[in-house]
Amino acid sequence: MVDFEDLLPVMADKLGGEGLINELCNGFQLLMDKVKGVITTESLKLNAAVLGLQDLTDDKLASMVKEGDLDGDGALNQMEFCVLMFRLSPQLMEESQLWLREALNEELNNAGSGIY
Ligand SMILES: [Ca+2]
Repeated sequence: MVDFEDLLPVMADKLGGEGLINELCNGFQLLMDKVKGVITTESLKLNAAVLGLQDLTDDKLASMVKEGDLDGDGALNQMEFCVLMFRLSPQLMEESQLWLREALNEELNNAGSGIY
């Protein structure tokens, strides 16, 4: 986790925008509540070790969910998770704002018919 933010720009170079988003969304699959299909504080806690987050306190995990929760339903869907990952990496945001915006617009346009 220590190097995660430094890793993102490298991954972006390697994978391109779309590839990176796919990678980040794979993280979503690992962390989500398999029944609900969203990331909750509980599912984050259960699966946190996968991303090396096991040392984070419940409060910290809860505030991560809260920070990423754009529609206020108390959980992170796939798009909210991806947006949060990018927001945690300001450098990446600067370097890749254009394609990120395009990709997110596409996601938002698709959101009406389900996140996938
Ligand atoms: Ca939400």
